[in-house]
Formats: sequence, C-alpha cells, structure tokens
Amino acid sequence: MKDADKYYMQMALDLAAKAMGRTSPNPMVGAVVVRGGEVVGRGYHARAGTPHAEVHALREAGNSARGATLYVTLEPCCHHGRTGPCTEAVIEAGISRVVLAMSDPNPLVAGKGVQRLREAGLQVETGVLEEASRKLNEVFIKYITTRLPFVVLKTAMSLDGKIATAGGESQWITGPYSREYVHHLRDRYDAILVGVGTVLADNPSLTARLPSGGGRDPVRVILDSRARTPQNAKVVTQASRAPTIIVTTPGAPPERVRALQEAGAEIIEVPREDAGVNLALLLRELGRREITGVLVEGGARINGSFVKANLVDKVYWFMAPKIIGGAEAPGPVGGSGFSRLNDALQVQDITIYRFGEDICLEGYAK
Ligand code: AOF
Ligand code: ZN
Repeated sequence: MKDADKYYMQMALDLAAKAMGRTSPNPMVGAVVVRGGEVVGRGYHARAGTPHAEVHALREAGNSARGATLYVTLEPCCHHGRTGPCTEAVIEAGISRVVLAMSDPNPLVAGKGVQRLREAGLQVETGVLEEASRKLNEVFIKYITTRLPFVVLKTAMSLDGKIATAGGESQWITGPYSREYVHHLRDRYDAILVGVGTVLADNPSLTARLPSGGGRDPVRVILDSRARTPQNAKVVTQASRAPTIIVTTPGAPPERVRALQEAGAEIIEVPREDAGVNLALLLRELGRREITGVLVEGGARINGSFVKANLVDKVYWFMAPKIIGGAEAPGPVGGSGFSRLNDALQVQDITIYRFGEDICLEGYAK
C-alpha cells in the first residue's frame, strides 16, 4: 500500500467524519480527487437525501477529474436511491483510478459498484485504511445488514463499581469533562434509552447539549411498562427537535397512555418479557423507524436486561476516582446477572480515554 494512498484516504475519512451524527440512516462518506499530486476536489456526505460524497468531490474537481484518482471511504453506489448512482458520475467525469477503504455493506450495492467501475475500464483498489473506515461506520454496517440498531451501553461508576450511594444519591459521579463527552455521544446516536426509574428519580431532559451549541437531540426512548412517566416530566414537556417514545406493555392503564399521548409523547406497545419489555422486539421496531443506533443510559435494571439478553454491541464505561463503598450501594448492571463466569459478557478491542481525572473504557461485546 502506498503512503500517498493512505494519506489521501485519511483526508477522505476526516471529511466523512465532519458529518458525524448527521447522515442517519446513511453512512458517513468522504471523497478526495487527486491529479498529479494535487488535491483538486473534496467532498463528504452531509445528510441523507442530499448528494453523495463522490458527487461533491467531482463537482469541485470539474474538468480536472479527467485522468485523476478518486479516493472514497466507501464503495461508490450503483443503485438509484434517493440520488443517482455514483458509479456513473465517476465514469462520466473521466476518473481513471479509484481507491476505496471498504466495500459497501448495503446489499443493494455490495461489490456491484466496484464491478461496474472495473467493467468501464477504471482501475480499482480497495482496503486502504479499511479498519478505520469500518470503525467510522460501525453503526451503519450493523443497521444496513440487520435492520437493527447498534446498541451502545454507557455507564458511569465510582472506582469501586457503584453508581449511587447506599442512600440512592447518584448525581454526579463523574466530572465535567466526562459529562461533556456524553453529550457528544447523545449528539452522535439516533436515540437514547432509559428506564422510567431514571425519569422518576432524576427528571432528565436527555437532550444533546454541546458546549458549542448546535447539538442534535436523539429520539428519547423511555421503557415504561405501566406508563408511569409523569405528564410534566422534562422528557415529555421540554422542547426538542426529536420525539419522545414511551414503551409500554399490554395492560398499561389506558387513561395514563392517553394522557401521555395528549402531552405529546408517542407510545409503542411491546410484549412483556420477564419483568419488563421484550427488548429484541423493541429493537426491531426501532430499526423499522430507521433508528440506526441507540445509546442505553440505564439504570441498572435496564443495563442488566440488555447485557443478559446479549443485545449490547459497544460500551462506554466511565470510571471516576472515587470510592463510595457500601454493600447496599448499586452497581451499573443489575438484574440477576450471569451465574457462571464463563457466561460473562466479554469486552474486547479496548480503548482507554482520559477525561480530566476520569477514565473511560470503550470496547466491543465479543
Ligand atoms: C450516502 N452517501 O456519500 C454514499 C452512499 O438513499 P441514497 O440514494 O442516498 O443511498 C444511500 C446508500 O448509498 C447508502 O446506503 C450506501 O449504500 C450508498 N452510498 N450513501 O448516503 C454517500 N457514497
Ligand atoms: Zn452514491
């Protein structure tokens, strides 16, 4: 692999990442046109329904695209979707060589884009910075291949594994830098999910508040079998550009359900499972609504249900250098847990971040 190829692909990846949290249900894609060692076009996909990255880069390059190399983080599409096929635009522009990071996992494309380009006589190379590209689009890859959202479990605990004191005090365990990063996570994923217990205890608004302003609020999903969410809870009343979905189970008092609907919340009824809602069916329904990623922020019982049902894809585990102690003080993952160590959820591909004095472990469920 040539260093120059990696260099320009990194440029394309950086362009793609500019639209993080803005392209759902589509991928983040970046493209760079290079001719004679000079960058003559750059582009990225800004929002679903708008032109693809390749189109922006080719437009900027204009006639300079003739005989040039196109770097794209994802295989160009060859289907007629919301926009026309990029393969045809690439061929018409006179590009002679195409370098890709990864093939498109979208079954509508999946290899057919590369095939079309090769048939037209273009030289195509793939796999440049593939791992970085797959990580950038991990949410899209799961969603487009399974139609289920990518599930991210985020929790914050003390050094001794507590999320509250024995008396129940829980705000705030981590410091301001960790909390700021959580708002970036909310800005990035399509939905945030908590249990009604958290709504009753903390009355959170669950919006994305970035220091720079301009956060994109996630859809708020409240697991609430019996429709106990108060009509005046912030998740119901506080203005947000994203809707609030309250997930109930059969048997929830109809007058409570109606009151919440009248207050502006949307209700989804999902079959019961154990003491709560059937999470697998809920995820399927969220996927049907083009929710590609869900940030699960607990509490402990809900975290426990997601872990036990093996529905977690990724974790962000914040640890504050505090020792709370107390045999009765709760940990981040409740429920019955696994009784055998062998069954424990194994987390791999670990990255460690520092946020002020806090540590955050990012990793993937095996
Ligand atoms: C994008 N942006 O830069 C590229 C994409 O609904 P459409 O027509 O926008 O098509 C979306 C699909 O196009 C997407 O799932 C992916 O397979 C392919 N490539 N999509 O949104 C881009 N290059
Ligand atoms: Zn395209």
